[in-house]
Amino acid sequence: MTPYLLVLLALLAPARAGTVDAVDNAFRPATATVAVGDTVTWRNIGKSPHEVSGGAFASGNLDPGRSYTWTATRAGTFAYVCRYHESIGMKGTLVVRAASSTAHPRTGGDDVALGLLLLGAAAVAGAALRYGWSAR
Ligand SMILES: [Cu+2]
Repeated sequence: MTPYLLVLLALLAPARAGTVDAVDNAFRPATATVAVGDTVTWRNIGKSPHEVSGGAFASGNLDPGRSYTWTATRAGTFAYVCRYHESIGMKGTLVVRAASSTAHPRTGGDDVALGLLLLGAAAVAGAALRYGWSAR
């Protein structure tokens, strides 16, 4: 694989995604930020059933281990609650920014790390091509 192909792969990073964890009894992070086009997944990692309600969200019941996925189609600030635990403060906010080709806030760093790893691999491969292989 050429370094250029690795760089291209890094630039064409696949589907962007954010994750919100539902624990007993809160959403983490309580405020998440994604961009239009991103997919957001709420995972119930607690021991109680939870759900995501309000505005554009309607997960239905989420037993422990289940998740709810939603794709951001427009920018805005969207508040939601878990109706089961709203009275004890289980609520969250999803901020959806307009799609941007530059800075891209996200809820997790996983694909940033992958991109950096690919860029690092490309740099190493480029150096190997330039200095290592030609010295033989
Ligand atoms: Cu709940």
